[in-house]
Amino acid sequence: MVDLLLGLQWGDEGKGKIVDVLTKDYDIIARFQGGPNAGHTLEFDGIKHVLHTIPSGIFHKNAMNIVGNGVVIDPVIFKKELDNLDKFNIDIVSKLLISRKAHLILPTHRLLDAASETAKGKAKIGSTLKGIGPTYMDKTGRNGMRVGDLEFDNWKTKYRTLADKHEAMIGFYNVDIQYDLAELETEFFEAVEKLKKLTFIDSEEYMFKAQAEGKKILAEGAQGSLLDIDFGTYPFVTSSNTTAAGACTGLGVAPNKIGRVLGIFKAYTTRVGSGPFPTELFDEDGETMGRVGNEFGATTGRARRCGWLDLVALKYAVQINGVTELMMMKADVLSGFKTIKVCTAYKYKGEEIQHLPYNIESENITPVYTELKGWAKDLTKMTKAEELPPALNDYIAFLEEQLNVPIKIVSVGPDRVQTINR
Ligand code: 2SA
Ligand code: MG
Repeated sequence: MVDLLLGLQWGDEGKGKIVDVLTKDYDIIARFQGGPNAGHTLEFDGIKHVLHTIPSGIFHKNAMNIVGNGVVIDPVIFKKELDNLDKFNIDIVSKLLISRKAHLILPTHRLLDAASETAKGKAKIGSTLKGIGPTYMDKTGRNGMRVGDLEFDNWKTKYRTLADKHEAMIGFYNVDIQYDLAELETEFFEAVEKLKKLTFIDSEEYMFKAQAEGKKILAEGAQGSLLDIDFGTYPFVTSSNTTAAGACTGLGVAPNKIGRVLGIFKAYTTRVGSGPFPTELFDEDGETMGRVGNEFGATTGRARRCGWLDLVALKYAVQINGVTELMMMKADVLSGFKTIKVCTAYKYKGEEIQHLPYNIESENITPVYTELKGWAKDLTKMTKAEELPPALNDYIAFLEEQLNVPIKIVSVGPDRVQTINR
């Protein structure tokens, strides 16, 4: 069986930390979608690490790490990630395998992302500008370049044809984008050589074998359910399926081989980039969450928007993914709030509803809040469930009852050790 770990909000729930905590129980950690738009932060032994493409199991001695076919890889960013790991003495070549079917992000994909966002002006998606959208467009448009292409001598011809087409497309946008393609290409070709030092595999085949051998596998999602290309807040979404089904298509896991579905959410909500966010706060409470929670993008450094927990949206994510257990992150950030609000319904067209309507822009929706008592205690030194303050236990019990799924882990800080099992 393959277990899944999925973000249930708009990303940045703390997946990197939880994978790192769980890795000791798994033989294989696999990424199945997204690319360097992801920023998975891990903290231990006083050091903070941010991974973008490499699975979060890389720091553990025994875990094998797979970059699946559903992932898009930018060799340039990938090389930087590898360079950053140099000092940790990790035997990368024997611990990291790349699917031949994963698509490559070319320098011109990044430029196209920038051109598209600039052309959209105010209506921009707020993309991470990593070329994610254009690369998935080439994948579904059947024009993309894959990792496996690099094993053939003619790959540079293929590259040239695609890059030339992209340059013409950039022209069509008619926006002022400054770039030196020759320079970008030098960097890209150099990075490709580094990528080629790794082992390319037919990852679905690898996964079949691993499952037959009874290996324990964890599929690590990136971004969150509300950024899913189908079920998220379209068009303000990313370009892949971030939900459970993405693990089937992005790794080659059959649906009946999925075991536990671990859903991870923050005790409040954040969003980076544009798009609707019904419980967003523009007051001191939101400012406090951002400051105490250190809410800045791990990839772009952008300040994240903050707001109360949206149970309507969370319930939707639990349903779409078939979540079997929940993990609540950053409970410590809510310490000190006198009252904690939870959105339990939306007011929509004069009616109270409990599902996500087609149109969740703020002018159509007013969140309906249930208020719970806050707790003052600092949670960050706590290690056992018995230590949690009663008001937090009430908050947890309320969420479990509303969502009908148990909350198995409560995280009280960024470090590995700040993790409470229930
Ligand atoms: P893209 O770049 O095409 O995938 O952007 C489309 C939308 O998806 C959002 N998105 C994200 N949201 C939260 N976290 C993400 N990863 C980074 C992080 C983000 C960062 O871990 O902090 O550093 O800014 C992520 N990746 C994509 C994005 O904001 C757009 O709304
Ligand atoms: Mg992140």
